[in-house]
Amino acid sequence: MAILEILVYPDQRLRTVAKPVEAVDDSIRLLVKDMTETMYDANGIGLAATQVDVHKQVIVMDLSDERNQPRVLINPTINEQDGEQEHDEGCLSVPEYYAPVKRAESIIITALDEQGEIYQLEAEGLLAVCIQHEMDHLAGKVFVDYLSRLKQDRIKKKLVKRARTND
Ligand code: GNR
Ligand code: NI
Repeated sequence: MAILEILVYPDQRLRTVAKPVEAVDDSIRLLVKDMTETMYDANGIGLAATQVDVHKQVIVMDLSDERNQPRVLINPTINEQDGEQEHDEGCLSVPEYYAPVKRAESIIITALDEQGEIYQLEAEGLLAVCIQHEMDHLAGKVFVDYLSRLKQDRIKKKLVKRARTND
């Protein structure tokens, strides 16, 4: 069991662009296991490796109510996207803030699973939102980047202040 530390915005390490995984080996499977435990411990529906300061293209997700349907996306790419939806988003790296973000309504992605097998997934609704949110993390982006500069500055100030008083 390992619960990993989650980086908090505006930590600059969240801006690192993740590299593709070259081989899905035991070290990647251990990372997936630790990330999944960290996601469950933090009550999140997804977690990108970037958020635990590992800059590899690895994502874990679980949108089930029972928290028993973990999903793994390694080296994900979006092949098709269609439509638009707006959903309130939150982020484990931006604790206690929620704001609406516009995303594609449906996407088709290709990714590797934890055995290194390629698979395709058609997603819509919240699943599509979550995948796009996590793929942004791998590209060094955070959902607050889509908000106004004023809102970004307010969120930054509060989280920096909170980090200082928690030291
Ligand atoms: O737990 C999470 N909930 C969530 C809600 C709406 C849109 C996206 C998300 S992802 C987030 C976990 C997280 O920060 N993943 O990077
Ligand atoms: Ni996030």
